[in-house]
Amino acid sequence: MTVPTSPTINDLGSLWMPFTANRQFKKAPRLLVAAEGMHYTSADGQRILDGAAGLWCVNAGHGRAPITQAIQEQAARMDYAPPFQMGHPAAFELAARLARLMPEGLDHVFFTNSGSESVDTALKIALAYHKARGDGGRTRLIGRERGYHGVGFGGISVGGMVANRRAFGAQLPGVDHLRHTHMPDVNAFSRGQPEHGAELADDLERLVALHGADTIAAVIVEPVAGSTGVLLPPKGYLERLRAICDRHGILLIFDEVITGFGRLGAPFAMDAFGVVPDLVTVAKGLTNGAVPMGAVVVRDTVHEAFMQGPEHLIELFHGYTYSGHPLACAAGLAALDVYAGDGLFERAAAMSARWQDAAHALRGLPHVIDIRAMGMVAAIELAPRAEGVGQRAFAAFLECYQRGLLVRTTGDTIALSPPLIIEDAHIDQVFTTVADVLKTLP
Ligand code: PXG
Repeated sequence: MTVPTSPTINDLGSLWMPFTANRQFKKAPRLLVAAEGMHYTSADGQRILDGAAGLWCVNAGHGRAPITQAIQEQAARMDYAPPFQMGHPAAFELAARLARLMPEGLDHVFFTNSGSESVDTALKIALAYHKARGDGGRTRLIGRERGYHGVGFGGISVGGMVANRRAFGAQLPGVDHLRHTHMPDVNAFSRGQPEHGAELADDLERLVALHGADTIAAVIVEPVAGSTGVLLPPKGYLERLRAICDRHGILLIFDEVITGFGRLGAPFAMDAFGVVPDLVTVAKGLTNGAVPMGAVVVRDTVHEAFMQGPEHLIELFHGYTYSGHPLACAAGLAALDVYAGDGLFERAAAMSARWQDAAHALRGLPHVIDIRAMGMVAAIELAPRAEGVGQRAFAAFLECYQRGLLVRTTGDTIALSPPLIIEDAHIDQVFTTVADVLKTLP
């Protein structure tokens, strides 16, 4: 394979990079040019172990031949088909396959192109559901502090990461937030789910008391808050949230964009935690990251509320030009085959104890103030530097990259979420590299 030489800075000017310090990056670019299995190859020819599954999405590892082939064949057979008032077989097949993977009752699938679109779609379905049932006063949406639900206006409104919100003016009206569940004073270095904090779910009761249940449409949470630094739900918390929603006729939405497709050592977080929501948003692992795609999976009772009026009428005025794009569907079907063929969700469960042990073994190293791990995800939280939040973790990210390991950082947390095909030797390399970096990092 020919590897291009590093471009000059002039070549990098036009691209406005997402969620990136553009000027800093362009002074010392990090360019990836190839990927296979557990590794990237950088433009300067270095092999980089992927400790982040790309961006939490390449769960079956890179360059999986069945997925590549399926995309190629679909592109050659039919590039595009309109999804409105028309259909193509792969979209129906993928919807059925996805519904079959989900707990009973979650049987209807609406396709989108990203996690952000899935979130906005789920919020709109929740609002329209209540309206369709003659309960249109339920317009309020509840999110949670530190939540990440993508970057659409709906997603940032229910989201709770301040940097993603504060520059963007007015957001959706009638949104409120539960408190986040991070309680390092009592829960730091918990193994798996923390003991303390289930009572934080009672915030929803307080919001019901404040606003009236008949004004609240839905609550959206990440079962494990990913982007903000991997916050595991306290034991009993999600169960309590489910019970309060049931008591008050509020829809519960799980945003499983990160937790879906084996990340927690189960197909979905709802399997791992035994709590089933009314709507689920997915993306990322749905196609193993190979083609952009998201989906909202909806409980049959919610779907049924829309299927009441005259049959010639459109039930939901919502959709995207690329909903169920043929290439995405081909990639999705092949990805589900690979996950099943490799037994990848079971593999994630089997590797998890070793993974968590290796993560928790970093306790006591310089700067480490908390470690959180579950399934095949781990977070190493560092004490911030005096010069600002995020600086130390970003320095660790750069140093890991120099040493051939891709990690993701958010604030001062190093987040690790490797492809689920990871082998023991890779796990050793991930944590040895992070440990070495922490020992030398100022
Ligand atoms: N919901 C959740 C829970 C996510 O994690 C989205 C929605 C939005 O997905 P799209 O496909 O629109 O990006 C996400 C995305 C990080 C990081 O550093 C995480 C995401 C995106 C970018 C960075 O943790 N998750």
